[in-house]
Amino acid sequence: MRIDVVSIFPDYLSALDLSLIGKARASGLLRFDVHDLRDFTTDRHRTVDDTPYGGGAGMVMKAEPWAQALTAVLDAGDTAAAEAAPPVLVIPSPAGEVFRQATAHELAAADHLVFACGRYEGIDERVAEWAEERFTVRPMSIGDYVLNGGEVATLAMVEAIVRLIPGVIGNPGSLTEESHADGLLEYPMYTKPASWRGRDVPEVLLSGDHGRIARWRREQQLARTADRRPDLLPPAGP
Ligand code: JBK
Repeated sequence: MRIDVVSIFPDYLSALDLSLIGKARASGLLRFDVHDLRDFTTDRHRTVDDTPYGGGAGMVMKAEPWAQALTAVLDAGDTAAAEAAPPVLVIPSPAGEVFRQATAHELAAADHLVFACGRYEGIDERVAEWAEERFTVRPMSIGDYVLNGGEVATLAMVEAIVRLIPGVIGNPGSLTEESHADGLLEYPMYTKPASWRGRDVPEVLLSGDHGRIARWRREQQLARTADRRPDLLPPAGP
C-alpha cells in the first residue's frame, strides 16, 4: 500500500514513523510520504489561506495549492494502477462520514490512499469537486468534537488502517479479539498477581473451565456495551 499525506504541518505526522507504521514501512508493505502544502504555493509568502466569500470568521484554504499538491502526488503514483482503481482521497472533516472499524477495513484494501489535512475553517469546496474526477473522494470524521485541523484525525485513521494490512501485526488473533471487531466492547482483562491491593481477579478466570470463562466474558461484553455504548446494541425487541 502507498499512503501520501498533504499538510502544512508535516512534522505532526512524524509520530507514524514510530512502531507499527515504522515496521510496515521497513518490511516493504507500506510506502508512506508526507508533503508540505506550502511547497506547492508560488507566491513569496507561501500563502495557503484567504478570507471566506460570504463573510464569517476564520480563513479558508485556497484551492490552487491543493490542486498542485494532489497532482504531484498522482503523477508520482502508479498510473496504470490508478487507471484500474483511482486512489482514495480522504479529507478529514467534522462534516464527513464517521470513520469506523468497517471503514478501516475498507480503506485497508486500497492500493493508494491520500490524506488531505485541512486547517482553518476547511478547504475551498471546489477542491473536492475537482478531485472527484481523479480520486474516490471520502470526507471522513473521527468524531463529533472540534480539532484544529485534519492532522490528528489522519494519525488515528492511518494507524487504524495500517495495522489491518496482512503481515503488519505479528499475531492476527489480536485483531479479532479486540473492541469493535465483533461489534461489542471488549471484556475486562487481568494479569498477575491474582490479588492486588485487596482486589481479587474474578474467580471464574482462575477456574480453568474454558466454557464458563467464555460465557462470563460474553456477559461482560454485553453488560459493558449496554452500560457504556448502548448505541452499539441492536434495538430491544417488542
Ligand atoms: C474534526 O476528522 N475530524 O473529526 C475532524 C477533522 C478536522 C477538524 C475537526 O474539527 N472533528
